[in-house]
Amino acid sequence: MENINEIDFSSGFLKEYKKVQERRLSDLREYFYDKKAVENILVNQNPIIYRVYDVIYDYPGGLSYSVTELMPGKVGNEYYFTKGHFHSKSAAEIYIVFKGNGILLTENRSGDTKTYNMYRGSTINVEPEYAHRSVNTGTTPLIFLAIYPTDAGHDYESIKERGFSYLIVDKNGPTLIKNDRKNLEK
Ligand code: S6P
Ligand code: ZN
Repeated sequence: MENINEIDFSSGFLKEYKKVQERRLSDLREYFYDKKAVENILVNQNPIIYRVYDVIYDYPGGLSYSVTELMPGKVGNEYYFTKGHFHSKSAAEIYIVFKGNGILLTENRSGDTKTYNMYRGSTINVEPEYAHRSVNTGTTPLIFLAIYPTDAGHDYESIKERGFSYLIVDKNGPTLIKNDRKNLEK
């Protein structure tokens, strides 16, 4: 990968990228609260929830970046979101939003939660010890750039098992509600 690339500021898309990851609903089965709603949708379709376009500079001290295209939509009353992860190393990250509207939900291992509005031009510092999940609360794709240390590492397991402490649902508009985790009971 060359050192210079190009972002189309109006669309948010990168001219070049090393790889693209596509996440469909079936990849996010465990993540949405309403498992019945997930299965009902999967009977007929398996919608794309998001794509991540990665540019990676893999050498000591290197930074990498990616553009995420998170679709609008809901599963039950929960808005589409990214899986969410902690960085394995204590590494911060910068988000810059190009298009759409959403909420960045962040939470540390003690459950301290901080949310940030995502809108065109918003530039957000994600603190090192905070897991982060982007939620599209709008009606158009949410497109943003994330810049992070290449060796940050991505830990998905704890979020996959327990989820975040809060869900972002549509109750006459985007609303934060406590995750009672009842969906995890056997
Ligand atoms: C990477 C950064 C983003 C996410 C992307 C998808 O550190 O936070 O590029 O990877 O938004 O989310 P997730 O949780 O599936 O990796
Ligand atoms: Zn991250």
